[in-house]
Amino acid sequence: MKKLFLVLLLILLLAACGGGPGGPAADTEESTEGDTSTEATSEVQLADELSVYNWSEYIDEEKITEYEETYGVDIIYDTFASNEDLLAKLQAGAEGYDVIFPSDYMVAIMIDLGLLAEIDTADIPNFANIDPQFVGAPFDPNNDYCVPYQWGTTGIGYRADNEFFQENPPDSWAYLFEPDLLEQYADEGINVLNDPRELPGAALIYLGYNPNTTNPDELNEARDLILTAKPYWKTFNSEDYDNTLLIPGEVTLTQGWSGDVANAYWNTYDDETEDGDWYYSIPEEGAVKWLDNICITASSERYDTAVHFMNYLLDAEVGAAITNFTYYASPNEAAKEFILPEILEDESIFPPPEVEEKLVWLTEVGEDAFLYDELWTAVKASQ
Ligand code: N2P
Repeated sequence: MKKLFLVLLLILLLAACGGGPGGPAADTEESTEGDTSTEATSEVQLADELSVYNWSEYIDEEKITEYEETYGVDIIYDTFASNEDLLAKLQAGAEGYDVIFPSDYMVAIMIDLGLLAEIDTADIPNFANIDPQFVGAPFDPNNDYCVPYQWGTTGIGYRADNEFFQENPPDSWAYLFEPDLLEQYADEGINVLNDPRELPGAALIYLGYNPNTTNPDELNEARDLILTAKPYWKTFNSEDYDNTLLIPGEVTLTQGWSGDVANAYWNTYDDETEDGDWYYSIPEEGAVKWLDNICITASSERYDTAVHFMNYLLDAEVGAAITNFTYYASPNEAAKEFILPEILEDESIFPPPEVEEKLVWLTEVGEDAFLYDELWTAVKASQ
């Protein structure tokens, strides 16, 4: 299986080198307005550099190198761990970033704060590759600011070889929050996402509340639930937990993002047993679904290069290469024919309709965001 995977990967890489997914060099083409090919953005003068700020482990870095080599643009690439870290960085006045990758609710916040540049999707011909169900999402109804990048869910990852889980598959958020369960496996390590909306969101869903609530009583209850469970947790890591904690077996259970757990599964996949070490579950109480986006900062002075890079990321083969590397679902319909079949068929990555029904979006909570800040400060401050 792994061999098949490598061969497919090689074929994809060769295919990518052949045509060059963005088409011929940018400055040699005629610009044709409204053209849906990759060449419509072509007559622009590209900048020497572009500064890109993305989630950690969220791209196949070979695609960055390929862009740099094909178009002669140096990508200055940096990563963040959460939407709130990204926001804090921009609010602290960081002006260097051109292209950023906020999630749904954070797009809404950033639009309100005037932190995003308006875009014209006519400048991004590959926008036509996006599956219509991801076009015009409520947080940016006309895609005036952003285009979709990848999407996924937030559930529970657990080790397939844990004897307790073999008898009791973690099908509820209780496995993250209830001491009588946690006592059974805390010695083997538990990780939670270091994320001020995701962790409270899971606690709220478990308690039967909306993960976007602004009711202080519900939020206090969620905080107390987290504080009770916290002594059983080993790590708060949402950056590299798949590679540093899951794959090496440093923990036995994690709150996790779908692609990171799928990455741990496929990277521990054993041809003989035809199975990997990590399983993923969407708890019965429900879970968060998110859509991450590609946007341009309001302070960017490189609009043309930024949309050119966005167009490159939305190319079918580039989009597929990214998903084949990150194991996150792609909103790029045209990419599907290049995505590895085992990824397309993996229900932990592309959830079936009965799971979709249990998923909910995080939304902007406006002026009540301070309630979540307070909750998070209390959680992080406690010993
Ligand atoms: C992957 C980051 C996933 C982004 N490391 C979750 N919105």
